[in-house]
Amino acid sequence: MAGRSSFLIVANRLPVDRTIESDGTAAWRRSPGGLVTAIAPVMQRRQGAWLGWPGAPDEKLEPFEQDGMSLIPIPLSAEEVELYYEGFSNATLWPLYHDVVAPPVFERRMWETYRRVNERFAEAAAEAAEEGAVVWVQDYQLQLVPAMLRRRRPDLRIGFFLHIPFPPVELYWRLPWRTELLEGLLGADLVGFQLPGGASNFIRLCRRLLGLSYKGNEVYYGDRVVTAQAFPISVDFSELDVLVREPHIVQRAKEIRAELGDPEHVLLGVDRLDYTKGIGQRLEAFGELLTEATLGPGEAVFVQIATPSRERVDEYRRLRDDIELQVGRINGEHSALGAQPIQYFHQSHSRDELAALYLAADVMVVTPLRDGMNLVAKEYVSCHHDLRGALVLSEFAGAADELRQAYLVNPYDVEGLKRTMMTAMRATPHEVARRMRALRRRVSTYDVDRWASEFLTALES
Ligand code: GDG
Repeated sequence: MAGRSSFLIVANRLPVDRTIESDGTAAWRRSPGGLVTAIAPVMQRRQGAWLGWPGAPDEKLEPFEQDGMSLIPIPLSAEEVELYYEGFSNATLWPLYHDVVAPPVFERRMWETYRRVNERFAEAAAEAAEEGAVVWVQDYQLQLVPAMLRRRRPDLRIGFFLHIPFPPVELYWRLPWRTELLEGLLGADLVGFQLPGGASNFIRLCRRLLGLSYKGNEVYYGDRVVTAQAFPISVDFSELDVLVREPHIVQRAKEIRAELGDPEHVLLGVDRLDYTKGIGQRLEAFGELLTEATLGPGEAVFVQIATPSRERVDEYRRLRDDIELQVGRINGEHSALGAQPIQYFHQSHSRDELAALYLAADVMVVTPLRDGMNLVAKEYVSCHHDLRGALVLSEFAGAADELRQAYLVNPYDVEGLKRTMMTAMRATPHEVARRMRALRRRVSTYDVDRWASEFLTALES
């Protein structure tokens, strides 16, 4: 079967972004992020291929090679982007799976498009896979693909990994298409979750909704066994650890502090602008610390990077307005000429600039209301070989299961948030170093390579 692959990744997006080079021509560049880094070597070893949407609607592209990876573009029309991606994936499943912190939209047209697009991904994967190949399907946008693919190609070994939380039965139950979606996942041999809690929610659902029996983490489904297991995702620790020692990053971190007016405390938030990330809660807490004069004028600066995200989904538009109003109010009340307590950026930043910001920050504030894992917390830890830097981390981030030495906090509790942020700011260097050392031990041991290899070992065993 010439041209077919023995290892396939199936994901909503291809791992490349289109860029315009200095001479004006369009090119592709590998997207930043651990997932690609972890999987690229496996792809190269096994002649792997990656199937995904190239990112622009109504574009039909031929398969191409980039950085030693075979990329197979799956086209989406503008209407499909609206109904499958912005609609069912990001207005239905995303809020439902994140504790309904925003109300999910249930629309039949969105569901039907989701099913049709999943069918297209499954068809393309069935075409591209050689006999007995390993196929690894990624995330909530493609939950029907495992079963659709198995119907076409029972010879394949199929894995699925969910990057976001898997909700408790009571929430999942609301989905009008709950049975089809669950049966979609059960097409896989191995279903991976960030946390053991996700895996047990899934198993409980299999029993309640389909009456399936199970033993330990194995669910009996017809004549097959489906394993549900946790594989906490991580970051490329050593890449960041090396990067932040480079002179240009060290220099840039110094400049950042100087540009901020050399305050005593630099606090940092880095998130996609998403209502699950608890950006409003942390700014509210910071604002109150200023109003109550717990923090004096110029004592602390909060840098909030809010990377643009899903800007065509209504809930995200409202969120942007709310956050920008809040930032404006706090800065309006507490700025001095040339000095604003919140530095807010609705822009994306380069990887280098992000690393310099992590290095410059005394306190990293990660306060999601619900988060599958949260890589930002692990990236911050990876950047602090100097053992400086305190991590304030929400109990509702998956990362809190592993990063027990962080300053853990309930983001719904504004007083608790204020107290914890102050404790982190006032901690002695010795205490900060003790915690950071323990955090680094964890992240350096369980890095993203380990995540990918443990998943693939389990899938192939
Ligand atoms: C989902 C789950 C889970 C952000 N702004 C910029 C930028 N970033 C990078 C960060 C980090 C990544 O984006 C964000 O990852 P998170 O894990 O924090 O959050 P989600 O995007 O919601 O990710 C999450 C993850 O999938 C993996 O399974 O952990 O729970 O929700 O790497 O550094 N990168 C650059 N410029 C930016 O402006 N270069």
